[in-house]
Amino acid sequence: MKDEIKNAKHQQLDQFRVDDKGKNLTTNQGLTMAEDEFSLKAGERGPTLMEDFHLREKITHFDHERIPERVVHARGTGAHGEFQLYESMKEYTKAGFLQNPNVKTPLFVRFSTVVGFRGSADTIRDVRGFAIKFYTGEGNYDLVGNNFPVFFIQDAMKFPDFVHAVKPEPNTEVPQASSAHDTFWDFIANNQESAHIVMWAMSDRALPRSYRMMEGFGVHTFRLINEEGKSTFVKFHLKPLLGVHSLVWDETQKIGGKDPDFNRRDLQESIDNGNYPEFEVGVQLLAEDKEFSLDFDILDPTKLWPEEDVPVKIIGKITLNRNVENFFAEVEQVAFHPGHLVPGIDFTNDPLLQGRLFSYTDTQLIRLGGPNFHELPINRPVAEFHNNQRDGHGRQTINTNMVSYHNNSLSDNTPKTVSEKEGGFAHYQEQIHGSKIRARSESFKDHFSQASMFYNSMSNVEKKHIIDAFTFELSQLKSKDIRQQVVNMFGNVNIDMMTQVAQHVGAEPPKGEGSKYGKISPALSQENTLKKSDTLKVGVIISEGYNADELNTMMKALKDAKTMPEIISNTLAPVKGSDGKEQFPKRTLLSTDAVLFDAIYVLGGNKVDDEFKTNVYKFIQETYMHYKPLAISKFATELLKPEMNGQPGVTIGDEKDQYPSKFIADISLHRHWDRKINIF
Ligand code: HDE
Repeated sequence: MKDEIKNAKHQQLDQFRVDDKGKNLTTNQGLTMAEDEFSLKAGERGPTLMEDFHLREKITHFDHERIPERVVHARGTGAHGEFQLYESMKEYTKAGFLQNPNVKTPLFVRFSTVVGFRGSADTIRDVRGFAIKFYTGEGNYDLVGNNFPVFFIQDAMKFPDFVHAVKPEPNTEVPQASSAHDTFWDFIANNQESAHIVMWAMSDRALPRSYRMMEGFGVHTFRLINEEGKSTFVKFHLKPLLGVHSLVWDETQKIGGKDPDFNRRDLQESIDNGNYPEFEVGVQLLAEDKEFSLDFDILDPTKLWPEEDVPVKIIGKITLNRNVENFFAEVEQVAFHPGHLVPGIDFTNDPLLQGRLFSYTDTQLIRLGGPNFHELPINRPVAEFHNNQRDGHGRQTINTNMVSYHNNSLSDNTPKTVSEKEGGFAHYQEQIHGSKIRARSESFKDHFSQASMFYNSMSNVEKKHIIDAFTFELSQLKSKDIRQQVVNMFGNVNIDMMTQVAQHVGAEPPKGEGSKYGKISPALSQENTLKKSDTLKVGVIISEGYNADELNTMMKALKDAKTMPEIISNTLAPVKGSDGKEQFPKRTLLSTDAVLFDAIYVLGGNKVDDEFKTNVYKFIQETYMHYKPLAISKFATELLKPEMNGQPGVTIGDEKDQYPSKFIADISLHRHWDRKINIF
């Protein structure tokens, strides 16, 4: 790791990092052992002896290596990074880490899927978790968000119901990491507050190309509090500098088999290659007296604030610049909590958020085995912590003072509280009036307007993908009745959309006219996102006798455009080109696949056999079908189906200069949706 990116958290973590290389093998008690292969026996063929403490210790430790996986968000990965502010946010908040643009705040991010078990595939259709732990000078601040700005339910009371419904069905534990089954859709049809997020879940947002290319949202409305005690409502945003990009459904399913670690690997490789993922942090701010100015309730977590109505103010940038060195210690043991606050940030009464404030500590108690999980290296704040809490499983701190109570005189009444004025945390003094009641507010009851806004804001291609996704999911249902209920429910969002789905799944078309809301938010469409070639993966297929001039020109263009080219051939052995020099392929045609690349360039060579041609043709066909850029050298045009020629994003080249630049321009556009597909 480079020295310049060692921050306070890295230094703290370094004290716990151990490299066993070159060391003697010892027991956990530090006893150096003479033998680690054979248990202690009475005679070579005799019974194993009870006194073999080494065997017992080794096996016992192994038996206890697993901890419960997260009940949701079990599958994930993480990285270290930093946050730097662009301009002081003093006007709105007194949070220390939001004051000074010269200060870098260390952080840890964990990305995850929600439904699948810990070993499930990365590329499933699902919401992605986007949880950030900022190690600030005033203690840890956790922003535990998702890549969708809204949630399935409005009240924490329903969370266990929702999760039970979406997890694999309890009788068969099928399907793994998928919402395409009866109990999930039964829940949706009977809990219509989910309509909005289901539109997101059926959209391309649920299939991120990379964790580096997805937005993050704090989801709930929070408060910022300034030095004068003034509160401003806030929604948190994370915007990837690479834009928001998705895979296509067919790709995701194939990648699930070819490389289930696709998103995880992508993050690790990017950081290793110095392509540090970057996200700008944004806030939507709403003055306290504007609480009721929007056409929905800002406490309702199934609603987003359209960016066109409440602009996102970009306030800083997150850079992820260091991979973890031990997955268990760092990713598996990291414990987030939306209630980890710093002065200057506070909650609202969003009933979903309030329930989360209980759940996250509770879940760590069972996962991490006791109340001292804050002492684990990854969870330790950089800020010092002192209080009168003591003991418990796995306690590491050796508190040397006999005083562990308040008030006291033996220790001058310390550790002491600090007034709000001097930096102590005090809860925002919101005025509350009301009767104790179990009910949903009337202002939470419009479930379809924003769901229709989402659909109406999509491009035609995105709309088609949503219809296809509904069709796929509903086709998996055993119950015709649920299928019909879902069709009827989403008819309230858009009649045309659900009429098409109904046709595909053999249901009656929905009745009614759909939502009349009519509002559009262009920021919701990925069509309008940033598009660039940076960090995209390009497969470069060569074989013996390849044209070295052409390869050199193309490789230079690909590298100048900051793509990540990877040489593929039919062998890992060095491949000789027309200039007599050798290339060292990273993959073979059989050990990788077109779905793992963003674009494919086929150069070929002068020695290609039929097997090579067949395998390359599969690459070309898949790349074409997934609307991705293709460049084919004139030496390989026989592999191109004639109908592909001239289609968007397909380049055939012999003129060195224009040919790479056209390919690069095609790569920057990512997908070429206008391509004619029915040619096979
Ligand atoms: Fe979570 N959620 N959640 N959640 N959530 C957990 O905590 C919960 C919700 C989110 O990478 C659990 O440590 C309840 C919304 C992320 O470690 C658990 C409710 C949002 C992660 C839990 C919600 C999230 C979790 C499981 C409704 C987006 C992964 C393991 C009241 C704003 C964090 C754990 C990581 C994890 C409970 C709703 C995001 C069980 C009760 C809304 C990103 O405590």
